[in-house]
Amino acid sequence: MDKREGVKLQDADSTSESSLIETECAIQIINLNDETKEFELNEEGLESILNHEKAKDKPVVVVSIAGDFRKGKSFMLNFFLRYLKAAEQGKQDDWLSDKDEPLKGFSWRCGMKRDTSGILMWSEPFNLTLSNGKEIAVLLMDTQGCFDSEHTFKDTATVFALSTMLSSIQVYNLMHNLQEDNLQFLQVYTEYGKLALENTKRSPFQKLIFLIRDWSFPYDCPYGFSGGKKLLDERLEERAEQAPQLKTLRKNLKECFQEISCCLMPHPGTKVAINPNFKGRISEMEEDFVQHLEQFIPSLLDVKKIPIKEIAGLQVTGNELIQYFKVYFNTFKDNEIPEPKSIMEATSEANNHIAVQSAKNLYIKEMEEICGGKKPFISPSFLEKKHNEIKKRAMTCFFETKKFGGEEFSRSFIEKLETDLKDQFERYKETNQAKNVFAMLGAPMIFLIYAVVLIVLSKIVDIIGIAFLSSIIFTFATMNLVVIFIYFILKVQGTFPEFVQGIDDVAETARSFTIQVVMNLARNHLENNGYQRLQENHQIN
Ligand SMILES: Nc1nc2c(ncn2[C@@H]2O[C@H](COP(=O)(O)OP(=O)(O)OP(=O)(O)O)[C@@H](O)[C@H]2O)c(=O)[nH]1
Ligand SMILES: [Mg+2]
Repeated sequence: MDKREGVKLQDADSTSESSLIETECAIQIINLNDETKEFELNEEGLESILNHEKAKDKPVVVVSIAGDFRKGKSFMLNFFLRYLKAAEQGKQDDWLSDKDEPLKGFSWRCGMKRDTSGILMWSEPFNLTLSNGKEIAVLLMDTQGCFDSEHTFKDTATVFALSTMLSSIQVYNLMHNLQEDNLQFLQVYTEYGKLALENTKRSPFQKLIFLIRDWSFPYDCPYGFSGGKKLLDERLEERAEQAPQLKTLRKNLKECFQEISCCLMPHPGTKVAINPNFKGRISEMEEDFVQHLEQFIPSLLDVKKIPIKEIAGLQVTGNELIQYFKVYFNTFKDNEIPEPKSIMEATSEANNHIAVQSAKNLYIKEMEEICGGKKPFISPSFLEKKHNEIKKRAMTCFFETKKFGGEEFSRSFIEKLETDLKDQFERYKETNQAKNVFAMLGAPMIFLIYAVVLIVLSKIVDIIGIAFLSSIIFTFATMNLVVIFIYFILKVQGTFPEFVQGIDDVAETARSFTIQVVMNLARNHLENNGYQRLQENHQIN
């Protein structure tokens, strides 16, 4: 798959061949393989966007546009892009001031042939600050048009489903009117939504906006959100004479989205609709259309109302969204139209993965503060004590993270978390041990130190005149030297590894014992000194 497909910034003044390559671009995230006819996920591209410094640890807002093919979706999305670029720099009041600027960004074009394929995302997230001071990352997503002649219904459903599941604002782009089949198309999500709702008691999806282009009945419902509300109220009304399935669909739809709205856009003018050389300049569009564009986009992306992506009732960061992308992609790829139950399972899986990751991150962060690479050696018993405390906090973090699927589903993830923390602890123990000067010396050095100490001791004892004791101590010293000699021979030959290990163990025990004795002596000495000094002070006073 060409992972950089769509990376060119469309230069409306040139042909697409000579387009400029810039650092910011649309990246193809999901692509339909021409040979296998299967969707492929561009993990590298996805990670480059969602793990971007501007989005990785920030709550994300994902704005997607979906709907029938050749209906001006990418065109509209490029105005979102223009607004966000300006808003990020605090220039949102001037975002449409250049009336002659060609429309650039996501690939869009005139003509009858479909343009966008699969799913694309803008490479650069946009940071906006909410009124509470919290910084969020806004991401833009363009989708392949539904119901063209080249793709199956499954392809269409997959793209629409993924964009709905992964966005927090789904702009459902429709031409002329809002019809019953447009609502029916949302049925799959409402079924899943019902299941999700039972778990969290909160609508699983955030915002759905029906964007009706070329609205021709402003005398019935005026352009903009106000007319859109009138139309939507009428279309979503549950009436007594309606068939039960139509009523259920309406009820479920309203429950599944935290907010549903509708915006009616006027016709943009004949240059936009039928001129093959149109480059997207505002100056060539109908004034009425531009006016409503100026109202629609700032209102849609207003930081006071913008919805953060939530899954299972929890706000999602860029890094966490990667996990959901992967599991949803696999679920929708493997199934004709997945059962709501399998979507639920995919969500539970991603929830649990993320909970494991958060718990591990907490463990690593706190352990690093105690025994990270640059920290000095600490006693193994203290390290173990800290490990137990931090592990407890990490497990609590896992249990407290909201998840779908219940205890049964989480069991294997808990086991995995425990194994991972154990492995991590072993690694910390090893690095801590490596910082220990005595341990670094290894078994031969320890035996050599003992030998030297014993030889000195035997000399002192000899001088005192206890020759018998002196020769016993000297024999021990010699034994130490013999052990070192044997140790080296076996190490070089690689034979009797158990014996070598045994010598290492004895050396380690001797080392720990000596440290213990030295520490105790030092402590006693300090205590006695402190007591003496206290007494002296008392006498002076
Ligand atoms: N009638 C009409 N045409 C529009 C409108 N907005 C854009 N267009 C035109 O629609 C054509 C297709 O625009 P695109 O943005 O490429 O459409 P799309 O829906 O992304 O198309 P696909 O990617 O092929 O699904 C272009 O010629 C635009 O100038 C609109 O509001 N009304
Ligand atoms: Mg398009």
